[in-house]
Amino acid sequence: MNDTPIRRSVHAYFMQRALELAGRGWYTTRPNPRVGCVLVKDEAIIGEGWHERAGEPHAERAALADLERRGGSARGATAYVTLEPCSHTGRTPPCVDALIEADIARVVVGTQDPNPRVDGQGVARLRAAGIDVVTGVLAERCAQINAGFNQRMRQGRPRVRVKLAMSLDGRTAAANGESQWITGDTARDDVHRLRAESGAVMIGRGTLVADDPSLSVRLAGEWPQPLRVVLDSHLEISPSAKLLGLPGDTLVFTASGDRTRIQALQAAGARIEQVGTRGAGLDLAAVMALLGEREINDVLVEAGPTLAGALAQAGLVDEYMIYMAPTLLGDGGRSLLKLPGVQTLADARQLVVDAIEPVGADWRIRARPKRS
Ligand code: AOF
Ligand code: ZN
Repeated sequence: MNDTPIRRSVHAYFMQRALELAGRGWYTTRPNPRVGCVLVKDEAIIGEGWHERAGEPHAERAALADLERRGGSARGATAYVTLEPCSHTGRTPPCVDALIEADIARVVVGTQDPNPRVDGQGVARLRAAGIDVVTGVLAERCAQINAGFNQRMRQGRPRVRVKLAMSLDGRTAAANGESQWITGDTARDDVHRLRAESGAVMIGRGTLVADDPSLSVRLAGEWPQPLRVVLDSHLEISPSAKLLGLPGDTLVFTASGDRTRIQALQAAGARIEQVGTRGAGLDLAAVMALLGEREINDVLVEAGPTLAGALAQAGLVDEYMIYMAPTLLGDGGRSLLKLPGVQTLADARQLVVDAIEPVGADWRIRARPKRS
């Protein structure tokens, strides 16, 4: 019965609703995953919930609380959850216990929780308690909403997205070096939303010196602010940099042990993290691993061509977000990424383009490296 086409489409229908609910926590759940849950009896929704923020109830307990408010009973109901229910005690008790206690008859799961403390054990415990479990419904979409969390759980480092802006002829600055916001206001707002959904925004010393950016989310209403991360091998940035004076944390990665500079930056509000070097700059893999330890799921890199190129060469870019403005900057402008030129086309770096979407008068190209 579970696998008949009609059953599958009923499951997909309610999982789609659970995905919508998960989306309500889009900007707030980190470092936790986004999760939605729908309770269904006789093909009608009797309770809904989503995870809002770490430390607060998980989606399943939120849905059970909603059901209780409505005065219903979960006995014999089906729970649709975008992520495998947790089996461990973290900041909150295990969701599998809540589902078992509520006498749920069936649980339909979107995707497995890659957290090593769960990782299949949630499903196993539900089955051991006699609950019918169906897995893999809208699995790809349920996994996609937590791409950063999944990456951190599996590889110990965040998902790295590199944001770049260029003219139609692939330039990122005019000949005089001017480079801030080649693209329009709609693209700017889109980048601010990317900042808001990322645990950290990263730049190199060059961008800090050139633009003195604040890296904050400046959109109407209340938005979560990301951790600001600056890579500065020799600790050359100024304690008067604008972002050091803003609310929230700025983390500066450096290979320098210069006490005077360290103390001056700390006094200006920076946190300093020492890391080794590799090739011409900081050990970027070590930087990402340290951000993973700090439970950062997603890093948005807003760097110039040097750092963006170094990340690409280190194999640390998971996705490019390239904003393309309908302008031509011509010769003399900087190119998009600083990479060694290839001798033959056979050596070109291949990307897979996942989407090209209009953003105001500009275009956003979402692409990722083609892994062989
Ligand atoms: C679920 N439903 O809604 C969420 C889950 O510290 P805690 O107690 O919040 O646990 C966090 C972990 O629980 C997180 O890393 C992930 O494995 C899982 N999150 N699980 O069944 C939810 N948010
Ligand atoms: Zn849970």
